[in-house]
Amino acid sequence: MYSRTKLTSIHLLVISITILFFRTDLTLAEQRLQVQLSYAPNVSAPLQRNPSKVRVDLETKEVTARLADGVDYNFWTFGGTVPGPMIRIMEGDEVEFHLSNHPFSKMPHNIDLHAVTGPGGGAASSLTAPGHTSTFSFKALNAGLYVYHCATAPVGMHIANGMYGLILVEPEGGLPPVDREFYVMQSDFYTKGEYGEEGFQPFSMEKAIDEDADYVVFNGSVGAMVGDRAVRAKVGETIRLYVGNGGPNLVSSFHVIGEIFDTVYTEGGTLPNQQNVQSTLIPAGGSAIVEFKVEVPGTLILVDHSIFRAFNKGALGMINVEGPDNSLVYSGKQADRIYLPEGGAIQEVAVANEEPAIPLTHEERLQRGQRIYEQNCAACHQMEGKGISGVFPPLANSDYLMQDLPRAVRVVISGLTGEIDVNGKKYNNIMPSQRLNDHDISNVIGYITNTWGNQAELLSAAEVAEIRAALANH
Ligand code: HEC
Ligand SMILES: [Cu+2]
Repeated sequence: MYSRTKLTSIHLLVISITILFFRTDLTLAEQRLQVQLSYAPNVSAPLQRNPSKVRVDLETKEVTARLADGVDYNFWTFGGTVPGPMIRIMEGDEVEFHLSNHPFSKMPHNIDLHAVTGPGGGAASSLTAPGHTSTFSFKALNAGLYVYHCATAPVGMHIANGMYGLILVEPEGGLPPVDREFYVMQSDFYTKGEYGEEGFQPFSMEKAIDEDADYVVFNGSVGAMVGDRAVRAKVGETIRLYVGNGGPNLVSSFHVIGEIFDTVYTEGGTLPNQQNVQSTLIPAGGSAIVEFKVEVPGTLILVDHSIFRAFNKGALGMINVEGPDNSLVYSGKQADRIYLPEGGAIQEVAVANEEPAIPLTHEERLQRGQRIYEQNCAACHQMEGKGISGVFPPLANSDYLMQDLPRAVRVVISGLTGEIDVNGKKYNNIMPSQRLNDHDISNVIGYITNTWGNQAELLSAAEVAEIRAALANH
């Protein structure tokens, strides 16, 4: 009896010590180092530390922003920018990755980091619905400069809309010190209108498939690194560029007019394997690190030397180098001003969503509906309403749509999952709910049920409101 009691108290002691240890362990886990993200063209400082347990928080967000002067585009982003922020970690780091998808997103997103060893580079564990956060962990086994991107179906479309960035895994001990580091990422965009056509431009799946890019840009928009937005350096400094290529399609012939790369780490590997290079190839979904010392003042021009892209599609950037002339290295006429075919005043185009003061005519409602369709639905159902076979059902001549208009309204308000049959074909995918007001829904439903051979009465905003109320009471 006595010994039993004794045993029990020892047990208790063991249990409480275990709890204590467990607690300590928990607190340690919470004390992970937060990785600081840097937004292009900026690069966060080299890491002065040993491999550690770190934490990365990244948010996916869909934003309408400037693609060129007078041209707006609905970008799908990491961190609200194109490219997404640069993540700087160290070889041997144990990374806990938190991917949040903003609640206003229309699409689910995930992340494939080329620096991750494991299924889908993290994509398999990070599919995240709007308003959710996914967490996964990995160990950074390989140093190098890697691309990350969204890998949610249709993958090409998520990348084409801007979902990529760079993750730098520093080798232990870091890279050799330089004076300035910049982050540059090239990518190509495909829009309904031609290059420079003003207004809101929806994504063109047809052009993306044909690899017929309207825009080829550095850091997400035409002119993102030009004029006032050019980066700066001083004569005598050594510059390191971390250059990525998000694609989705084009391979970059990366070149800096007026410089020679003293050192290139081709393909973003850790070996400084080439010297005295004029242009370096950067594959889509790949990178390069280039270094050069600037000897003379002036404007260095970053280009994709597949040169029509530079002067006709936007692939231009600038580094302004200040300091004393060095006529020994270079003397003569300074460069002319760079030719910017579509320069001029920035014209912001607001995406109006307010309700009309005067009731719209039938025709105006359909026009309005078309605009809402192009901004909110065409990405999936396509401009001509034909959908994408097996993934996004058609709206043109859709029996499912035309049989039951209140049901179509419910689909737009609440989204849709589960198997459905459209024109004799099965679809089993996810349509996210659409954040639209009752006027917009009545107009967009009006548009899709009166275009592409469809014909139906227009629902009023009041009828949509009733359907919404019935859904809420469900
Ligand atoms: C993110 C992609 C996506 C967006 C954006 C989207 N849909 Fe859908 N939609 C789908 C998918 C996927 C389905 C089929 C869901 C299923 O399989 O259960 C669907 C189904 C439908 C259907 C019923 C099926 C049919 O073909 O008739 C209608 C109607 C519809 N969507 C209308 C719209 C409208 C209107 C908008 C814009 C306000 C819109 N959708 C935006 C993906 C999308
Ligand atoms: Cu995505």
